[in-house]
Amino acid sequence: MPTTTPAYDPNNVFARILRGDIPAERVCDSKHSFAFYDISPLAPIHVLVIPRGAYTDLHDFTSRASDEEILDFWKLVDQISAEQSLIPSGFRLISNVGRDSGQEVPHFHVHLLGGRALGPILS
Ligand code: IU
Repeated sequence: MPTTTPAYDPNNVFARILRGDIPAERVCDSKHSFAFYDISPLAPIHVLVIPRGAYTDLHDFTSRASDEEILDFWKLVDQISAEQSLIPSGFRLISNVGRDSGQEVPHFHVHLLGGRALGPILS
């Protein structure tokens, strides 16, 4: 399948967080994934979930990661939504991919947002 995913930049900020070069407020982690609080939260709960592996975006992750990594990642996302008590009230998952999305950090990540009524998705 053709892809426009750019090459992975090993010095992007999330790669540096994974290496421990710069700090992040850890939420939880698993064998293949790591979760931390967004430094500029857009909701009372704003967690970023990232794979430990070097993947630029969702397409790169889905096409190159192992099934074990992919399952590990989505199970951690689901686990956090439960641990942060977001199941009854609801929450939102966002993954920006590429230029039109405004993706700032070129390491695949999912934003998990909750803790208030979030309103229309593009507001
Ligand atoms: P985006 O989907 O790539 O646009 O989101 C990147 C997020 O990374 C954004 O919400 C930033 O606030 C967040 N972030 C961070 O949590 N810690 C950092 O050191 C940096 C960005 I730079």
